[in-house]
Amino acid sequence: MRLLIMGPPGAGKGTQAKAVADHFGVPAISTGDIFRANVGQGTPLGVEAKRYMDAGEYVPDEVTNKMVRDRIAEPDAEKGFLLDGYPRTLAQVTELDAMIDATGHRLDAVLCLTVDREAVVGRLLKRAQIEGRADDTEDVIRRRLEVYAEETEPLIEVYGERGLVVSVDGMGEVEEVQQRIFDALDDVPES
Ligand code: B4P
Repeated sequence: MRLLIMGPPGAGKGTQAKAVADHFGVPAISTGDIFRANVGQGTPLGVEAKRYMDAGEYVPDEVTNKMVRDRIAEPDAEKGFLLDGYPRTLAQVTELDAMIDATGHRLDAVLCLTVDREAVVGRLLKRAQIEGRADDTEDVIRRRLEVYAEETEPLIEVYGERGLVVSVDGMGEVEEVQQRIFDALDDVPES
């Protein structure tokens, strides 16, 4: 299975990605997590990414694309993957198409979590109290939601035109949302 999980910040992408990926026996690859690991280790990639992340902006496409290209070339992603938080721009969609084409496979589905805007602000502010992520302050959260609406939301239409979008209501308890995801993905044929 080659899957994407999309949705605004706080929709529950990272929360659901692991369980979905385990279910299909593929790795969950989160660009946000890879950036945060690099920030934590102080690598050059981390130093560059931090400037953008702390401001709620996207890390430049060239940097992000290369990172994903390298990651999905690893052996554990040969049979498939679930990408969490990528692609987020039209240029990333084009790049991902080329990466998948080169393997002779195709994308199976794009899972879109739909959520209420104010509820996600609340979720992220709650996470800020628990994890203290630098990009979970209210101003930065609102900026991340704006960037999402401008750059990423239009991609759902792009994938919709390809007949790949599976929309799932992301409101409610984590387990409830997870069950909805499994039910919705049950109908997707594996390539
Ligand atoms: P991400 O790490 O992807 O951050 P996110 O959009 O907030 O999603 P996340 O997965 O963490 O949160 P989730 O919705 O699961 O990206 C961070 C930054 O990295 C970006 O802003 C950008 O700068 C950079 N970046 C990443 N990918 C990039 C790309 N492709 N191009 C350029 N830049 C990129 O969960 C949020 C909270 O909600 C959690 O606390 C969770 O516990 C809670 N929650 C989840 N489900 C819930 C539910 N049902 N009910 C209540 N709470 C719930």
